[in-house]
Amino acid sequence: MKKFHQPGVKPYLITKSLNPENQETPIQFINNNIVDGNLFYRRNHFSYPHFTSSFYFLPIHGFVHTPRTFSLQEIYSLPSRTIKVVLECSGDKRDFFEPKAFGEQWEKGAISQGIWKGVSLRTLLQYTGVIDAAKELVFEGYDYGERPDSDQMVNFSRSLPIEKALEPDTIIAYEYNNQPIPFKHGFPLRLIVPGWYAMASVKWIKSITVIDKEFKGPYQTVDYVYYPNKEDDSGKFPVTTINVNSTIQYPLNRQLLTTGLYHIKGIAWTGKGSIDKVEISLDDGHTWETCQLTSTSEKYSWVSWNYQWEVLKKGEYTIKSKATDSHANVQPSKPFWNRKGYGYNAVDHIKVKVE
Ligand SMILES: Nc1nc2c(c(=O)[nH]1)N[C@H]1C(S)=C(S)[C@@H](COP(=O)(O)O)O[C@H]1N2
Ligand SMILES: [Mo]
Repeated sequence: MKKFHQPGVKPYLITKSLNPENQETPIQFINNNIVDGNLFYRRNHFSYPHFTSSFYFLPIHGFVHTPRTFSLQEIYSLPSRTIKVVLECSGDKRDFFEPKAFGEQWEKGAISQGIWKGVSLRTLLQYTGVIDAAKELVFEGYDYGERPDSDQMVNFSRSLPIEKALEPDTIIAYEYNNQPIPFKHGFPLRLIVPGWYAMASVKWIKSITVIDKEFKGPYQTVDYVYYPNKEDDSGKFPVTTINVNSTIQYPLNRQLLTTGLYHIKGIAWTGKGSIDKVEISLDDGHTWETCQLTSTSEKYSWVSWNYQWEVLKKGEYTIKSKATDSHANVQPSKPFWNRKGYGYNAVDHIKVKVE
């Protein structure tokens, strides 16, 4: 007897492009605060790199007193730090900009969170020392390719100002959720910069170079820059800290419901401080109610929230969510439009029909 394939019942990644591989987390179906490695969104500028991890060493050089190359064994043996961190692509929700912005049209799933373990970068820098003139650290990834705006091969490289690099929570990670980091997410070593959009968290680190000026690589000075004007580059500034934001997970947009009782639920996060409050509107933003936070709000991680909704009247409803953080940043009703579509954080909304 022939057997039919069963319809998929498990959530899966949503493909945006295959090479380079860009896929979204099915964020509406993530039920806990730790995203499994298999469901972690994937965002790559190039094909996956090739290198042998058995010959893996991490050099730190440039404006240091003692240049040094670390083996993985040395890095594993140093005091470690474990942190729950949201990684959000700065292009998350780009699809919702009006007018459309250039770039991958991410919906709400270019975000994931989990537990990263590694060594503080400052611990490694204690071995090399840093010369007074040092200004930035450049992290080069093993992956490379051509950019659309030039025919030269470039590696994915990004820099951090020295102050950010020295924060104890800026780590060189080697584990995700108690396992070696999955290859697609940066094995064996990945920089994790909590609170910053995820372009800063360089995967497959090849080298760290301390420099005495501002790094000018294209992923620093062309991309990952806010360009507020359509016609020219005036008013530009770099993309860094994650904006306060929230996403409604349940119900789904355009879901058909019957009258009764619902738990509306979602997540909220911010790059600086923690989430203080999430409000919900069931009437397209005319009135707002306070949601219950179902986990305590911690630095760097999202908080889950829910709201008990008793709906007795049939009709169409626009549901909105709005988060406020401990620095009094509130999600705006309109997004901050910028040419490359970074940092979308307008109030989230869905429509449902009760019939
Ligand atoms: N080496 C390297 N690191 C990288 C990237 C990349 O293409 N190459 N992409 C960056 C961007 S833009 C994002 S959003 C995150 C995505 O990480 P993930 O694929 O583990 O979700 O990695 C960042 N680090
Ligand atoms: Mo990104």
